Amino acid sequence: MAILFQSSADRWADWQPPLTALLPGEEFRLHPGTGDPASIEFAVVWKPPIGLLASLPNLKGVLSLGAGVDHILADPTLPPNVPVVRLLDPSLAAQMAEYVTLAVLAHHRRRGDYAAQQRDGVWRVLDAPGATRRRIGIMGFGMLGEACAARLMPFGFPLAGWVRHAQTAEGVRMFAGTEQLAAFLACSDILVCLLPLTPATHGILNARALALLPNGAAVINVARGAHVVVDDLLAALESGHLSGATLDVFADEPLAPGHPLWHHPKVTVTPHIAAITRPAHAAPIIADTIQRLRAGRPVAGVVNRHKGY
Ligand code: OXD
Repeated sequence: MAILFQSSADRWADWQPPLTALLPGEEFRLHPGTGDPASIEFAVVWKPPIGLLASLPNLKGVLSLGAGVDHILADPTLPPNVPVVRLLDPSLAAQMAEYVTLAVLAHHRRRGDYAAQQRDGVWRVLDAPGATRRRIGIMGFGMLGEACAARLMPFGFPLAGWVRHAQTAEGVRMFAGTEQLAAFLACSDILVCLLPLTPATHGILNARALALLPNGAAVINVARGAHVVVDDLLAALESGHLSGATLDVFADEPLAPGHPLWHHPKVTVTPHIAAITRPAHAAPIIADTIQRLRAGRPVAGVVNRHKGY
């Protein structure tokens, strides 16, 4: 039996040394060199082609190379009873907390406005509330959301979190479900989107939701591009209702040349780098997951297909 690795071919060069060291004696196959499909027991994947997983009749587990699993669940032919496992990697959480803190502080301290002033040689002090009056709302409160909240807390920002089912978090005002979404948005001066992409969250940051944010709010999207209705975001920026946006993810990546977001003065664009899977950190987690699945032991991060994360 063998383990199939499917990502871009150049990524294998980084993954091969730690994976083969941690799983000695295992045979790895690099997609598209799958060999006999019946011999594949586990698939470690990033954006697998539709139908690939269904073509592996003896599959015992699908492991995502990232925190998100939407790229796997999007396949309508995905075998129904094979466990799909998210990557729960503290390194991803640490990187995400770093990126989100940078973006929050940039909006909080009006980094974009001062950069524009510097370009124009303008010396002017701009109004800004203290941290205790800048409310941060985090949508999605799993491992990554919790890490962001922990990093932001010492600054003194009032923190809120929004989740699907009621949950508590020390020092964070939690909101749950669609019935509490409006109240959550209304107290988010800086909104951070860390939601999983599911049919329920697709397009969740639309004109209606953005209008519920306080006037002058900023949006940080580090989840999936499809959470945001870009035309609605642009309209809210144009009208002045939103003061800015930091976007690391886009519905179509790479972001098309000439897309209006590239040069929008109130938008910061980065190329999906908020949290990058690093083989040295993630390979031990992947190896442990494979060993646990094989031994029938409990595994963290198994996706609930019904919820979509
Ligand atoms: C992920 C990502 O899901 O990088 O980890 O987007």
